[in-house]
Amino acid sequence: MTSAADLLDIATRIARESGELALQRRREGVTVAATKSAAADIVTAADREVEAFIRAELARERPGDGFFGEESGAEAGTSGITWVVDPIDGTVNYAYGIPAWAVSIAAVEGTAETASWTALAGVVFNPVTGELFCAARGGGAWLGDQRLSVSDVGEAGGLVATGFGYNPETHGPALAQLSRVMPIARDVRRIGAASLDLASVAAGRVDAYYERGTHPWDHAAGALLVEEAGGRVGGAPGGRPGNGMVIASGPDFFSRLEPLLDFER
Ligand code: LIP
Repeated sequence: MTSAADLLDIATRIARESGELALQRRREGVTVAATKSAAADIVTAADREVEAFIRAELARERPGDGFFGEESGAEAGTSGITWVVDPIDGTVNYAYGIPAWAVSIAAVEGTAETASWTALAGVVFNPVTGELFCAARGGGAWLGDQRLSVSDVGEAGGLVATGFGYNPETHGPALAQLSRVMPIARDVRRIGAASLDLASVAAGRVDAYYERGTHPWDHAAGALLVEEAGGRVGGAPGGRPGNGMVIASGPDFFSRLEPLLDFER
């Protein structure tokens, strides 16, 4: 079995190259290619092009591995490793030109099943800032040569990041959820990209992140960053990050935040 460090090297190289492609397409001007689950759920031509680039690079470098991408779906492999990819996480930010989007690439042991895989390596790369957050299981989480650590929350309360799904029908319950969290929060941040929210938790830039309605490719890499930075990741179904809920923070604040969140455990 290839080591987690070797998988991380592959993810890092491909994230950098694909991120530069996405940035180039952003500079050239972005076109919306289609909408998906709702009018606000857009996919750009760049999303599709960048994922195709990543998929081709992985197929060349790791021909026996599985693939699970936001735009092109899942394909089983024979090696026991699956790559979980969001080519441009924060697509709406990307389309508007807001510099908060990322290439998210994770290598997991297992198939494309969030409930059962074990993340081995993860990269979240923001090509606009040049920040590449990375982790190999057991090797810590890093931003360049800076080792990352989740924060401790003081008397002022937690700086909490969250998000709202594309379906307008979910916005009312999400705002009610937020009103239950505010008594333990100092403030809220809505970055617009789950992978960067999770990287921010790992880096101590926010104290916590939670969100309903995300997809495996949104959180596969970022969840490993948080765990390797000493944080705790949970949610639903089954207490693991999933469509029902993703929760990430330092252990102490996690125990205060999780009970306030209304989701089917
Ligand atoms: C996005 C997530 C974000 C969430 C959005 C969307 P996308 O992923 O990163 O946290 O609030 O609804 O799911 O669609 O940009 O890959």
